[in-house]
Amino acid sequence: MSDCLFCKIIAGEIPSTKVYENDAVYAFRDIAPMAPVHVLVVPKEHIPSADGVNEQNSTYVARIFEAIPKIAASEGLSNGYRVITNCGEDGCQSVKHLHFHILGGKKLPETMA
Ligand code: DGP
Repeated sequence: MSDCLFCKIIAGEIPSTKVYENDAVYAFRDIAPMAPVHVLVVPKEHIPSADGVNEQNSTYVARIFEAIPKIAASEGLSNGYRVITNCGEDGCQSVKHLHFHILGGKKLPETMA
């Protein structure tokens, strides 16, 4: 999508710090990290949010979750980490391209909401 920030990052039109890439998935460092390790993992196809996952595009979600352990290992997250996706207004999703936050590198707070 031409006006999507993460589509532009995937296309290389906006710079990012890449940590992983394959034919379906792109992962890069969050611009405002909330933990020592904060990586965003996105599908290369524009899917607006978790609410936009369906039978036609769910392979991207599987491919993302195949990539996550590889990214976690390369980031040294051997003691665990958190994976989050924010969805829609109440979920405080600010970028409308499906993305999963990988957070780690410290003991994270127990509270989720
Ligand atoms: P969310 O609130 O779940 O939609 O998360 C969006 C995240 O995207 C947020 O943690 C900050 C990050 N972000 C926003 N703009 C940029 C950018 O231009 N570059 C990078 N690397 N991250 C960005």
